Amino acid sequence: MEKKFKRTLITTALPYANGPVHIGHLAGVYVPADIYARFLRMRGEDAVLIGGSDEHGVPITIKARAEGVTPQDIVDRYHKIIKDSMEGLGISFDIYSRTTSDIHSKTASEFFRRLYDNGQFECKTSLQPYDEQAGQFLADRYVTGTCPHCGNDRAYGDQCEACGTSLNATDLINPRSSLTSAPVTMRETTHWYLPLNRWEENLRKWILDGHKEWKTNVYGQCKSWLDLGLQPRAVSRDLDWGVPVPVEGADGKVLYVWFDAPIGYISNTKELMPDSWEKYWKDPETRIINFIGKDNIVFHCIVFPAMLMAYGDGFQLPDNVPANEFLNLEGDKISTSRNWAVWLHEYLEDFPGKQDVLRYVLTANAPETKDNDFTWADFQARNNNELVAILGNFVNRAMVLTHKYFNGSVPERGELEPTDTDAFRDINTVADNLTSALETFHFREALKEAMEIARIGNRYLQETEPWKVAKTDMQRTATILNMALQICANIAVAFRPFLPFSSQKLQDMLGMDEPYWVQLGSDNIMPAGRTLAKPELLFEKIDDAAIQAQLERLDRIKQENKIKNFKPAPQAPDVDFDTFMKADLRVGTVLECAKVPKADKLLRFLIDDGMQQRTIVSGIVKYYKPEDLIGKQVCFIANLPPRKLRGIESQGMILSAENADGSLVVIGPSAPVVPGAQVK
Ligand code: B3M
Ligand code: ZN
Repeated sequence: MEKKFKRTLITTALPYANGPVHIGHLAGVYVPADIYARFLRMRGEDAVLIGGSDEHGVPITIKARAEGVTPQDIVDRYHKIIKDSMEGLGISFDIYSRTTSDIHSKTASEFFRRLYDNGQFECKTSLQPYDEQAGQFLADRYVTGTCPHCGNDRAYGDQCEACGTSLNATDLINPRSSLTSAPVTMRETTHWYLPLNRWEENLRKWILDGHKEWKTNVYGQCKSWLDLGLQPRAVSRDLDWGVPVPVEGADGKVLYVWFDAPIGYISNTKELMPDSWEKYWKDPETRIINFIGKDNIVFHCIVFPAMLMAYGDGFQLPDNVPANEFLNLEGDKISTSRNWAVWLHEYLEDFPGKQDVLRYVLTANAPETKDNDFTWADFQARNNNELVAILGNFVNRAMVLTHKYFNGSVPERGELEPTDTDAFRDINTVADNLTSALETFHFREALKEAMEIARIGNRYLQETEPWKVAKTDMQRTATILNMALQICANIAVAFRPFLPFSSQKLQDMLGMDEPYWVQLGSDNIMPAGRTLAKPELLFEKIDDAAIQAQLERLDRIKQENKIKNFKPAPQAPDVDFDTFMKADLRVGTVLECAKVPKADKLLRFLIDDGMQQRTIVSGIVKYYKPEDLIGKQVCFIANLPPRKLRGIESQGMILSAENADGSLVVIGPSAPVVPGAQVK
């Protein structure tokens, strides 16, 4: 039987404050968590949405070092960007705090100390990577090397991003320090380990027997971790950024970021509700839901629960962890370091007032069961063909017709006909499906159901044709428009968790109070006689130019990355001087330049070489407009034997350099010279 809960604590993965948030974070965690929180609140439930920045960990210190600023500068910068942009998108956090807060250090420190005092750790001395030059231990990402599983030569000491395997620095082949590039040496150091193996049986029972209802991706990952057998995990690091290990003699050691970050959920709840936070964590009638991405599953389903079990004192384990898969961008993995992302703060600037469009697209495309792709073409299509053409269009028609025939006041309805009752019977079926999809974290499905209400609305107007009926029967017209407005009100209710901005706009047009979920399915939300506001469009078309601008930005980033990662070709074997001198290199002036008919890649040049006009055929058309080259001076090899290309005799070869992105740049003198000048 369903357990009855009094309240729900919803947590969202704490994003690292070493960069802004992007659409991948949003689709995976924040948008679904916000939809869920808004849904519960609309049902009148006690639900709190907890968020915050994860401000510790090695990536932050690496970024600070690269920029020559302090880690505190980095987290201050990104915490603000993240917090502001999430607010901009309408993520309705009850609190969005940070793990550098005092209350968090105290909470995390106390948590560690209690486990320490109760003998819940093993203390072990082991050899760990060390950088002799920098004089420090190399925690996690400070070591890079070759992944033993997939051969990626940029794997980190804690994880290989190419194949997703989590690693120990000692697993890497050819490990190097990312501080100095020096090969790492090994030194002895002491750390505290949480013996996960002690909790294995409890975890097996709790998850494998007790939570068969979890998403298959989550359950499956947990099962494979548990089947492999759990090992003790180090929960401290030699590092100068983090919560200090609260134990005598542990100078220079901090809590491992994955130890302190989940405790951030607790500290943020404490900060929000200093007097009642314990209820939300320790009362068995509280339900805890963790929204995360798939790379965080082991920490939320194995490590943190083991920490909570070890702590005891009534802490409850999560009831569900609806982790999502990943969202890709235009076919490529989203990556902060490669800048391959759509950043939320930039989106909000580029598309002002279109928060709901992004929320809609990310939900419609949410990577709930498998990785999914975000493309700008799909973004445009969903806006234009769904939000504008289906949802916006229906609402607008109902509003405009009411203004036209009834002066903008909700008309009194008469006897209902089967078309009317059928429409509402359908809406009620949809409402039931929508509710149960939301209850079970199927947000894509839920959004589809919500959209179905607008489709029903459009069909209803299509079938009843009030604009025709109005010519003969105003009473029937009144009934139809009354019903259409009830459907509009249902849309305002149904979409409120998904599209809060547009839903609010619609409520304002309809003169509705804050809606409740129980109203969904009712054909009596709008009382006759109420005056409607002026109709306004809920959505507008997004034109090709806006999409083109985004695609061009991504193209630029791709080129920049190619240039950043460019590795020059290995040098060719030596050529003897005399052989080289035999090549007759000269400068000529381009007199004519045109595409070779029926050969996409070839250009035909006519060159003034000082003595005659010579024809050279060259394969660089992809990169130049022929007319741009006329008048330019180019270097060419004059003494190659002539050869025929597409029936044209080519008397030489034009020199060009191949850029990192594969484009060719013609080589010429840096100042004008006489045509025929030799290159020496
Ligand atoms: N900061 C990792 C991440 O952003 C980590 C999550 C912490 S949740 C307690 O993917
Ligand atoms: Zn790998």
